[in-house]
Amino acid sequence: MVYRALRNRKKTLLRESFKYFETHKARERAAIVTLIRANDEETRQEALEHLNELALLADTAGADVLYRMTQERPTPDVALYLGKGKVEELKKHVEMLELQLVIFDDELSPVQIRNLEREINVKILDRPSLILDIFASRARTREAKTQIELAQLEYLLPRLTRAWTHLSKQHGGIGTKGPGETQIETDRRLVKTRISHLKEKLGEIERQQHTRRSGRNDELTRVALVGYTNVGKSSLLNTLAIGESDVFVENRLFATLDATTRAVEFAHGRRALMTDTVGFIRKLPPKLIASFRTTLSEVDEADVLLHVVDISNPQFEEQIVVVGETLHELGAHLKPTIMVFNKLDALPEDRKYLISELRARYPHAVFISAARGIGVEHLKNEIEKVITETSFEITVEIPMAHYDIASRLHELGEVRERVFSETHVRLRLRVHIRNKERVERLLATAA
Ligand SMILES: Nc1nc2c(ncn2[C@@H]2O[C@H](COP(=O)(O)OP(=O)(O)OP(=O)(O)O)[C@@H](O)[C@H]2O)c(=O)[nH]1
Ligand SMILES: [Mg+2]
Repeated sequence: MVYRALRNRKKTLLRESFKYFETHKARERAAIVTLIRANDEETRQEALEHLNELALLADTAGADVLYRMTQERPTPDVALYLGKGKVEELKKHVEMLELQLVIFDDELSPVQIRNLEREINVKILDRPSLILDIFASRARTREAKTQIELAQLEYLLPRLTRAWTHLSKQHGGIGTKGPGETQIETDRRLVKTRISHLKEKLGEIERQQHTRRSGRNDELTRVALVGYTNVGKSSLLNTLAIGESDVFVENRLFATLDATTRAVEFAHGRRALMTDTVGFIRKLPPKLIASFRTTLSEVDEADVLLHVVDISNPQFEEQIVVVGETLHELGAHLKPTIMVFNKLDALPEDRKYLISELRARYPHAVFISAARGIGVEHLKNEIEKVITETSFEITVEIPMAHYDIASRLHELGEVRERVFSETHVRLRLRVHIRNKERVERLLATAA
């Protein structure tokens, strides 16, 4: 979101192949800042953990964090976020350490950003714009790229003001990949045009996907992996999936932005489709969730969710809440969900008591290590149990004259057994309850 000065910007903005937010290579030197909003140990610890997460985000975005600052204050200053004296102190450190960037662990108002940039004279970023930047540099598919560009422009639009753009000429890098300092009104109009263009494009992608989906076989149960970022969702998919190439795994935030689906096999040859998708994080910009709806529709269409949790992370309880809230926003909070506590191998001895506590709280909880393959069979059994609970088995006899019905049934249920006689074919099927009515209607036509 570095609003890099674009010399020939009108032309550039309008160009269809416009790389609005390109990846940047050089590492930047950064400070990170947060408020501690109450004078107690718990609040302090939590703020520091959030700051650690921000440092990880900054690292992912390409910045080295050389200075951390906290201020104890119940509410942010309206004009400067921090107190005046703290801003002075920050400025001193920025100059001394030759920093190029200050990142705040919160959402800043356009006014705060403008004032801070004036005072400190370096680039100021907030948490949402840092997250948007990471998404932008990691997007690979046309869908992800369109979604992220839309989210960035919508975030940018209210922030396109004449007053704060004085900096964009001087600075580049993280957070400056956008329009610059003059012709704000022209830019606004161009950005709005671009936004509606992107929305149309997304609509188009959605329609194409819908067609693709309605064409795909519907007989298998669909399982979606959801969870906080970096908890091991992709690792788990790699452990469970049969054949095919591995999904990208990395100890950075937002390694995955696109949905990947693989087949998973259970005992007795039963199969399910498992989808890995983008991780969640606290203060995920709402615009980002909205524009990632197409990717996240995989979650919406799943029959079962695996909510993966990194039990070795001291903040895992809060992460469970964040994921729950995000699922709620997506309207997927009532789906059958198995809690999967991952990274069991990294849980310190003195925190092992958590396992029995969590088992009591979440009756179907499973404890695993995706990396070491611990507990994976148990997890498969649990998934199979849920599949059994959400599906039913029927045996039907179809006259050979209606063989077309038999082949359509193949698309609506998993065939467990097929026996031909001279006049009939007998099928034993496992059907997901979502397909119950379609199967009944189909059988009625054969009667
Ligand atoms: N110790 C330990 N590390 C694990 C385990 N599973 C995954 N990891 C590590 O956790 C990091 C993140 O793993 P990913 O599978 O990329 O996590 P993810 O949830 O897909 O992350 P995003 O796609 O970024 O949201 C990697 O460094 C993995 O090697 C585990 O069981 N134990
Ligand atoms: Mg992943």
